[in-house]
Amino acid sequence: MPRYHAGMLATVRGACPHDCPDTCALLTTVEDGVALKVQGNPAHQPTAGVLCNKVSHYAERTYHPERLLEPMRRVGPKGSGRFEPVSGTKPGRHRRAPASDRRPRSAGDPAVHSYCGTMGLVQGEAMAGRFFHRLGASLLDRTICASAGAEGLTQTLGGKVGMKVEFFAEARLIVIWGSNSIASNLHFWRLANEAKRNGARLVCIDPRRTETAEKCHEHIQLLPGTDAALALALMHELVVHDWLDHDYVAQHTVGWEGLRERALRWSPERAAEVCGVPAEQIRALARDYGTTKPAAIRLNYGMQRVRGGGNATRAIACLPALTGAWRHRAGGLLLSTSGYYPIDRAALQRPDLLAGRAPRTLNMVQIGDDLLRPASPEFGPAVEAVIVYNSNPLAVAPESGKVVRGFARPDLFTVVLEQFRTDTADYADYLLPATTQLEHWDIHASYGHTDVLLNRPAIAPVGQARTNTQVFRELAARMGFDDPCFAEDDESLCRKAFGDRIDYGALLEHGFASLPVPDAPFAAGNFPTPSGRCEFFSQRLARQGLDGLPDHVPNYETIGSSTRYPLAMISPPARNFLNSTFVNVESLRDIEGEPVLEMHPLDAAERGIADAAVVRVFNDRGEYVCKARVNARARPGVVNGPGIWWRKLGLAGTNVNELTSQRLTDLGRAPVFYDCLVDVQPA
Ligand SMILES: Nc1nc2c(c(=O)[nH]1)N[C@H]1C(S)=C(S)[C@@H](COP(=O)(O)OP(=O)(O)OC[C@H]3O[C@@H](n4cnc5c(=O)[nH]c(N)nc54)[C@H](O)[C@@H]3O)O[C@H]1N2
Ligand SMILES: Nc1nc2c(c(=O)[nH]1)N[C@H]1C(S)=C(S)[C@@H](COP(=O)(O)OP(=O)(O)OC[C@H]3O[C@@H](n4cnc5c(=O)[nH]c(N)nc54)[C@H](O)[C@@H]3O)O[C@H]1N2
Ligand code: SF4
Ligand SMILES: [Mo]
Repeated sequence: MPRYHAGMLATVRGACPHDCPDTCALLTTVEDGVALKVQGNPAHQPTAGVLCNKVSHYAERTYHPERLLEPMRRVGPKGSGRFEPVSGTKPGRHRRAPASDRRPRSAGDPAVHSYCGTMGLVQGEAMAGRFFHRLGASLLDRTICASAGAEGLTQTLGGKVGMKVEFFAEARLIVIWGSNSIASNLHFWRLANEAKRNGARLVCIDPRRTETAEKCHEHIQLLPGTDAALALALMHELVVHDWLDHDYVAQHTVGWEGLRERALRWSPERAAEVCGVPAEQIRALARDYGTTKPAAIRLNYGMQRVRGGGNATRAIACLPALTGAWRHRAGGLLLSTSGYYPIDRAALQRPDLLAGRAPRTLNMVQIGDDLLRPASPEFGPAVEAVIVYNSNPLAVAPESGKVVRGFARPDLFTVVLEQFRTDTADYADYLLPATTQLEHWDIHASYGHTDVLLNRPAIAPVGQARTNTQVFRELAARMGFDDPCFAEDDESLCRKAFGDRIDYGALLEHGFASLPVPDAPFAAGNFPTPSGRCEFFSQRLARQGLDGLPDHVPNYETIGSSTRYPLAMISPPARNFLNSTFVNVESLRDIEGEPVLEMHPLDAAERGIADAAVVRVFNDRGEYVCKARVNARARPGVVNGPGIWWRKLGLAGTNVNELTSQRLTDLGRAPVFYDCLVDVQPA
């Protein structure tokens, strides 16, 4: 912690903690120990001193009047949001403490729920991982965002690897696939614009007419969950017109014969039928893709939140090898760069502390079902206690009706580490105030560029806020865990994250350091797959009894499969929120306005719904009440519920996840948020 004297002005280098591909370098201006403003660091090339609107408001969020400042104990019913300070609890008042506080607890069946409130490797799973491993708590399958795409990419390219983002600026064709880059990947958009100014063509593939789609030359507004069909039809055209790089295919790929055969079954007409777009548009995209060099695909996770998300990622990831796009540094594909980082997770999280025990693994996507599951031989004991940090499962997990019922169980003991009184915090027995990024050390990888960033604390913890690491250190001490690893401090953990694989001195001096990734990593093959080639056919999948080749796997809930729920609903990120973070920052919430459902004028007219009318969106899982926004951002048959609002700010105390299902994707055990049928009525 820097020491300050009166009037001293300091600038502290940091990193944006949010789950965003950009991982911006921050400069926080501090006066007398108070953070005055948070800005981008112009010295950091990938983010060039520019922050998004959200994080420009980080000081406002840090000093927000609703920041949790002291440990609290729940006094009202779960969910009521009535708490009292733990320190101020008078002895006699203990009698009013919730019943669940008074029961003796076994540590045999605790669960953990955490995700990416911070992407920091230290305030994420470092000390927490050590604590839970030593405790022998259920392990958590952290699948809620990216694991379908990650698995698809790994089966095809060998890992979460791809193009270096800076070279998109030199591409002649950029396909923005399942990404609203202006909202969620601002610094990529800057590069895409540079390419556009230099004459590149921009194509956007998205069921929603996003602000990004509007600014591209072409928008392919396909139905959700049909991306693999589109990719296969593009391959069909590449074959038929011989827009293939035969040499690249022969030398650096596996399984071409099988893929070729499969692609030839996907004429543009057949795909057009499935995708709900004109065949001519598919042909034109194939022509552009097959004949423009270099061509680059910016894939994002929006296209893998459906049943076939893993296969769709595989199909799309085959395209650049077919045309040899990887030969050029401005060609290829980028979904994530996180696989390039040599993170020493074992040193941080110490799985060896399990000491031979093999606790069950719970999939975070199914927390609703899991909290409600009784003990059984297959499941093991019922979950009795849960610690939540870096996540807001009541708002972000699917089928939230069940998540709420689970957290409302009177016999569940819940501890939540939070900065704010979120929907989840309202269900805590104990609510512990957490530090923000301005108040702690951390170290960050990125999934959109290839730099490591160090975050130094700019200010002392606000109120009695504690770092996640400190809470787990203290819990370890209370449990009598005496392994020296529980005494390690945060800066030492920062050093340990990469060991000597990164120049820590450079991190201390500049705040960032680049990984040595080649400019055109797969120009001569060298994919990190078992074969060293791009695997059109995956032997590993075939051995699991799965299809070795990518295919179109239709949604669980395809349009037309239900007579009661004719509309498909997607719920992509809102530009001024970061998942459910920032929803309580007034200046940002004012821009988003209120929870809405975008509907195409035809679908609205059919139901007698006018713009701004209050509507009920519903299916068998639940209902969500919000305002209709009748406009052409929605395509016919698909409604868009941008998220992720806090439930308590919803018109009827729910949000869009009341409607989504807990089913899992084809690969990667991930959620299917955008594979969801609903109907809409005036409320
Ligand atoms: N402002 C802002 N930025 C964010 C986030 C946020 O909430 N707000 N979230 C962050 C997180 S957690 C992540 S994982 C990343 C990436 O998060 P992503 O979920 O990839 O986010 P986007 O790029 O905003 O949006 C994905 C786009 O995919 C579209 N889409 C939906 N279904 C389909 C489909 O079936 N096929 C295709 N082709 N497109 C589809 C949506 O309409 C949307 O425009 O962004 C991060 N950045
Ligand atoms: N319908 C629908 N649902 C979705 C999505 C969607 O597109 N549609 N997107 C999904 C995706 S991609 C993701 S990644 C998940 C995101 O789900 P989460 O990772 O749960 O993200 P947030 O909602 O931002 O919640 C993070 C919480 O962590 C807290 N936090 C931040 N920093 C710290 C810290 O240092 N310590 C502690 N203790 N707490 C901290 C924040 O205050 C915030 O409340 O949501 C998923 N849910
Ligand atoms: S949320 Fe993304 S764009 Fe915004 S400051 Fe953080 S890393 Fe940068
Ligand atoms: Mo995410």
